[in-house]
Amino acid sequence: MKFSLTLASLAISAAAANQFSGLSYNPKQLTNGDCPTVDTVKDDLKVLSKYTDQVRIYSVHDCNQGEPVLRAMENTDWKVQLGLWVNKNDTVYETDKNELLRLAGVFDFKKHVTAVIVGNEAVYRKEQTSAQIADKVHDTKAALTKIGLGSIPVTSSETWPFYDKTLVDAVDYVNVHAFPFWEGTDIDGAQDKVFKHIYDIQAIAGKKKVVVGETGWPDNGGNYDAAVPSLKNEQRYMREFICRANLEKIDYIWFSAFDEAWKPVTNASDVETHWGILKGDKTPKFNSPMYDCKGFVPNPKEDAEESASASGSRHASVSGEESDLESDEAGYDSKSGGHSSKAVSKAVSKGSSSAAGSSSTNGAWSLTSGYSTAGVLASAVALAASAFF
Ligand SMILES: *[C@@H]1O[C@H](CO)[C@@H](O)[C@H](O)[C@H]1NC(C)=O
Ligand SMILES: CC(=O)N[C@H]1CO[C@H](CO)[C@@H](O)[C@@H]1O
Repeated sequence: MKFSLTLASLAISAAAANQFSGLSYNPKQLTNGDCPTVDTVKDDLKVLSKYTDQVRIYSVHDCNQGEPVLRAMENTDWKVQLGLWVNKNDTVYETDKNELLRLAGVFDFKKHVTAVIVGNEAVYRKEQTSAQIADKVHDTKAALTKIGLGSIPVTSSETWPFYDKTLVDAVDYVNVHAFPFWEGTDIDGAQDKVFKHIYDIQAIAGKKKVVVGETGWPDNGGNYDAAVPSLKNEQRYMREFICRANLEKIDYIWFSAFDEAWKPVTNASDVETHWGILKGDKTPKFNSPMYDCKGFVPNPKEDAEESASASGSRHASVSGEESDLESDEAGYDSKSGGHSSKAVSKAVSKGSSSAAGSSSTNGAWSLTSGYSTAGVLASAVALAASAFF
């Protein structure tokens, strides 16, 4: 009796811990954005362990965050996907890679590291070509192989219009970002939209595994065309995406773990701090379980196939905040780039570039580059559209 009770409660906690196949995690301290310590990461992981056993971070060198994250995971079953930040300045990549290799000598990568992700939307931000990212993926893979860690998958993250054949061929698995929210999709069409992108990438990927590296929906902030942020919509998107992903055995990283209220608010990104499943004080936004697949019936696959043409729009899907690497050090510009991504997307989707310059918080992203990126994005989307449809 006692035995079966224990088994039952184990089963419940295991199921709860598997609510999310992984969560996007920014280890910086939620109260002020300060660099993490082992203790602050441990506190975060304690809260997150109710929902998942895997997180994704975006750099190991920024804030030296790789070390406290791996230290906090020692003697646990936590898994982590380690990002290497990539921008225009290849020294930034080299620095992150060298820190990765240093950490590999200190921590048990085979136990804890489920992937190394070289670059996060760097092609989308026009900081690298897909061929340049492909080279870096090979370079990192070779460096890991040389130290006996060739079994760790190496990939790169891009939004769906930018995951071209060059990149697909270079990675161990495809790690694609898709945000129906940033396509201005009504919540009613969000499920078909995201799976449409997944199926298209699967078609290009052939036998290679496709993982959704980021998806999510904000609970607060401004509407984005027909996409409305709300608690109800966040939960609905969560249920529809995750329950269907589970049925189709698609792994994913949910964006994101926590609302990060310390982030600068800019007009182009007023949903920025609202993507978490947990609030900034680490309390849950939703009752447990956060979603329930009981009774869930996915839309027919054909509806996804039809969704792109039905909407008549093929805007790039742009991720939410991916990282907070500071622009004043090492030429990192993901903070403004992250904001501007959305501004650019907005500019494209609204046929105006006026939003592009408004979000720069530090001058790293100029109005001019905002404009030119919008143009590139528009043509890249057209290219991707011709490749995909
Ligand atoms: C590239 O990054 C390195 C290291 O962070 C920095 O020292 C250097 O000044 C950067 N170069 C450029 C051109 O920004
Ligand atoms: C933070 C901020 O500047 N918000 C402004 C964004 O723009 C709208 C109008 O488009 C204003 O109402 C907000 O105050």
